[in-house]
Amino acid sequence: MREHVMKILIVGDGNVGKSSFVDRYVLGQFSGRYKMTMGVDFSLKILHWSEREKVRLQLWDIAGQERFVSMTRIYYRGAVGCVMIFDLSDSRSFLNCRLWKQDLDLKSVLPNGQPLPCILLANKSDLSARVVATDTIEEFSKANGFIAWMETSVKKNTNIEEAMRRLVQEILSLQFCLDPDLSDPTDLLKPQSESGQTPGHCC
Ligand SMILES: Nc1nc2c(ncn2[C@@H]2O[C@H](COP(=O)(O)OP(=O)(O)OP(=O)(O)O)[C@@H](O)[C@H]2O)c(=O)[nH]1
Ligand SMILES: [Mg+2]
Repeated sequence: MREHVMKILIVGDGNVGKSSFVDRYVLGQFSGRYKMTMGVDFSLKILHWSEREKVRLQLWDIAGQERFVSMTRIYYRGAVGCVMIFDLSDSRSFLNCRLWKQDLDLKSVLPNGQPLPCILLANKSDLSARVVATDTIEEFSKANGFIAWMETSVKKNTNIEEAMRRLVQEILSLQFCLDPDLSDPTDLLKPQSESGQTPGHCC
């Protein structure tokens, strides 16, 4: 059995549903309450990817307000993927994704120097009060280098598993690209100075 370890960041403005997303994905629960995250929360999820592969996901749920604090560099270190969430009923949370993405690309890269694969989630699709148009999201997602975007509803459990599978799939393909012989995937979690700048072998 091969085991991959992946540190994944969950970012986006406050109140968009990041902690709810993690609770839904890891615990299968949705409380409906809002308890503002302070700093960062950690969760672990074991994903049985295939008969021969297991993925140990370390989810770093970063408080929305942390964009205004210069701590994110420390949180981002060693991450190999990112889930960026906004609220479909809150245009500001969508506009701020540009800033979140800039911050992410500035402060974290894969060991081969490529940007972190990041999936964009348009959450709260169950609400009727949508203010962000599909075309706008599509355009934004392409222009800003997201691997994909999806509408989700943490409340209704729509596209949660699917989004994570899409991201993990992308990371796995990149890991292969980084080093097909990588025997210890946790190398990717070490600071770059320790793991070295592994040259890309493909893509
Ligand atoms: N209707 C609806 N409400 C949601 C959904 N996801 C989350 N919420 C609600 O949105 C509010 C904020 O959710 P949180 O998960 O705490 O938000 P957060 O992004 O972690 O916020 P910070 O910790 O401040 O960064 C809560 O009241 C959730 O119940 C959803 O898909 N639909
Ligand atoms: Mg939170």
